[in-house]
Amino acid sequence: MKKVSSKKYLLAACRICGSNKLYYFLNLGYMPIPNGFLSRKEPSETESHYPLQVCVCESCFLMQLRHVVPPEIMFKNYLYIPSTSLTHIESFDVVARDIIRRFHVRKGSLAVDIGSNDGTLLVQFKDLGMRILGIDPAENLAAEANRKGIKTLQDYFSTNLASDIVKKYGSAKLITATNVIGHINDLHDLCKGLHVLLDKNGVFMMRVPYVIDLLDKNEFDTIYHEHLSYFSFRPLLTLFSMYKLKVIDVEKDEIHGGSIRVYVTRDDSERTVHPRVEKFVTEEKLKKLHLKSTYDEFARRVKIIKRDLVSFLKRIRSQGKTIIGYGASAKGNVLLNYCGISTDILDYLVDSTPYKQGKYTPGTHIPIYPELKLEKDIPDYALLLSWNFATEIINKQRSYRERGGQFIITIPYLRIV
Ligand code: DWN
Repeated sequence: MKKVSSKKYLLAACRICGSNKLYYFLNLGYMPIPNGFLSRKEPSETESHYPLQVCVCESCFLMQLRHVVPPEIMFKNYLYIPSTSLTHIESFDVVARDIIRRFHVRKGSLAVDIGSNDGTLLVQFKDLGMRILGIDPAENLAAEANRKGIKTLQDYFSTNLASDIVKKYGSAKLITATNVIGHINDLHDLCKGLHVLLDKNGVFMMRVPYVIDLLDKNEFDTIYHEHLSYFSFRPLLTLFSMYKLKVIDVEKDEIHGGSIRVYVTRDDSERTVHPRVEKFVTEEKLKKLHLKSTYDEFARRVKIIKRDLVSFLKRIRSQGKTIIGYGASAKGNVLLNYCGISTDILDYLVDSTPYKQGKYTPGTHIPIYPELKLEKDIPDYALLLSWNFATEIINKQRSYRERGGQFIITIPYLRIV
């Protein structure tokens, strides 16, 4: 394992307001990139581990990582696909229908998805009569999407790319970015690009994990190197107002442990601002995001969760119980590496993603199998690493539980179901 110096990739200033007053409140240690799954032949000595440290801007209260790992290290060949979860696919169906209905988007309009991955959301827009275009930097995913007939540009979104798209395809009536904006370092170029690409009355919808849910529900395992920023609503208002963009609506979304959907247009659009925007700001002000104690308290709870989980797992292991991990997720890799859980505790992981099966988890080197192995082995316990899909997974594995298997869930607190 190669430790990358904490002096490398240091964030110089808040990525939204530019302040250098960044309050550092949590150190999750050195961590491999969260989707850096190893194939059998790769020796683990080649693995780089990066410092995973969290701070919050004392001016605009954007929570963010202290180090920015270069995106090409994480996204050039990407193993995460949303289509392995029915919950995720259903959420895209709802999002697509809702946006088109709410903003009266006509058939044949251009819908662009930033960070389009395998095109799961774009397929929904295509079925609803939209012209579609994906943008994703991952070579493997862009190739897969184009093979499926979902036109995808293998690139990072930028102002330059936005100009090229307008020249070739026209301006966009819809731009979406689901679980992407938190991965982008230069949020200012993003906004300039949005303004170039958006049609005068076009709508940009971004969905990001909501930092209030992360803090309230102890979702520390969603903190990893792919996620540079952890958004509350007000820093986003600050950002968009810098670039003649206006937020016209905002709403909660339960996916991924709690998210927000934010709707943005150019400030010269005829679209009106929904009263929910003001209401959201008022409610958020009550959440004490401006107090350092909010973050210190969260860091304290994270350490307790680690202590309780490790002692529980060691105790049942010493009683001869068999334990596996369920869901080879990025968040699961953070939990395993932060808690030092490896094959001494978990015999293996199961996961529904074909790309991940047959590989090993980054940092902890636990083998990954298809879910069928759990159904055959019936281990005493399954540590649910993809707790955000607990309902779907527990329903799917009804027979496992009927035969005595139990799930261990750690977020927001340790419990057995
Ligand atoms: O932001 C991101 C989120 C949205 O997705 C990305 N940067 C990375 C990724 O994070 P993650 O890997 O923690 O996401 P998930 O969606 O929680 O991962 C779920 C994992 O669980 C997948 O590998 C698929 C697996 N799974 C399974 O094995 N059986 C999921 C379901 C629903 C199942 O039934």
